[in-house]
Amino acid sequence: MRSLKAIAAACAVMALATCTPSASLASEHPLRIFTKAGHAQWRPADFEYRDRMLILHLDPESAGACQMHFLFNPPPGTDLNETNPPLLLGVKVDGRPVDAVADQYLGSAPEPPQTILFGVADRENMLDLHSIRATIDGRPVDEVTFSVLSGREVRICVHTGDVGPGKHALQLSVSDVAPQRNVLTTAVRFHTFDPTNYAAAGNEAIVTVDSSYPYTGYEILDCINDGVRYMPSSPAGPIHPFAHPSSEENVPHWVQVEFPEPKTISEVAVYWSTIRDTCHRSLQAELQIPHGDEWTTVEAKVTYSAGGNCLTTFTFAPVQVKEFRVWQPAGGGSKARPDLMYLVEVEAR
Ligand SMILES: [Ca+2]
Ligand SMILES: [Ca+2]
Repeated sequence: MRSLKAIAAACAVMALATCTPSASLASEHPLRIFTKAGHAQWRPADFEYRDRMLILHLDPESAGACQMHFLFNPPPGTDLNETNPPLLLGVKVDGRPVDAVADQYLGSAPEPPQTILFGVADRENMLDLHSIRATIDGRPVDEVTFSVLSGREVRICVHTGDVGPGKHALQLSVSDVAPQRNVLTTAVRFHTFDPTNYAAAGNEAIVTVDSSYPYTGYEILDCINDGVRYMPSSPAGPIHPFAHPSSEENVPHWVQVEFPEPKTISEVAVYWSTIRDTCHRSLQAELQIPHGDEWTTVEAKVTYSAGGNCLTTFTFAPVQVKEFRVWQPAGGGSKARPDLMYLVEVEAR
């Protein structure tokens, strides 16, 4: 080491044999230096400080490792060797207490929660307030405020903002000031839906299909009425939770939606899968409702969205039904995949 221009918070030194590296160092306070080698615990370092020179005594053989970490003047009272993450003391959603668990599901509601308040404390150390991070669906939350009750306890308030319909996950992380930064990570998940959309899962509509593409995961139908209308622009891998493909066979395919009780509807919208800019809109889709033991095709005005939306809308005279289905004749899929029915969301109003 040649020179240290300021007191470093931490550094690492590699030593292959016993040595005494030195560095010029101006310190206005008594130096407290700790060292740690390999997986050993932090302990006071062997050093001298005189005439503004710091001299370290390094002995890799007795330390048990060549790489040694040093910590300079950590805050007094810091427990350097504890490994416990901060504790989640409590969670309030819009002022209402809920279970303080690492992964909390709030259920479905037309509106998202406005504020989620987390009580966090650490038994051993102060909390690192700069470590507080909150995201919703992976994006940083704009408005996060906190109030410090003591150095070891803080209340963190996350303002969710407008998140739109669909499944959402708010994730909060905060660490203590131990050198290894023990991190608490907690998630609150919730589902918002449009109450005017009778086909939404949040309105207790149930979806069934004729078939699913034979890959594990595609038999899960949640994506068809979870409120999420679009796919990510670059879905990772062949299986993803945003779209449902039928089996790829030259037979009719259908998606059926059943309401908990009869509803009067006059519009059904179908959002089709889009993969790498290819819209898999079925070219011959029809809207059908039950008639006795049969299904009959509803006379509807069919419109296709312009621009980037991959959407078909059926509009028709109001009809009261408990169920309907979007039906595709054999080979009636998209130009690229005519034997597939491949959609992202079905809505009914
Ligand atoms: Ca801790
Ligand atoms: Ca969806």
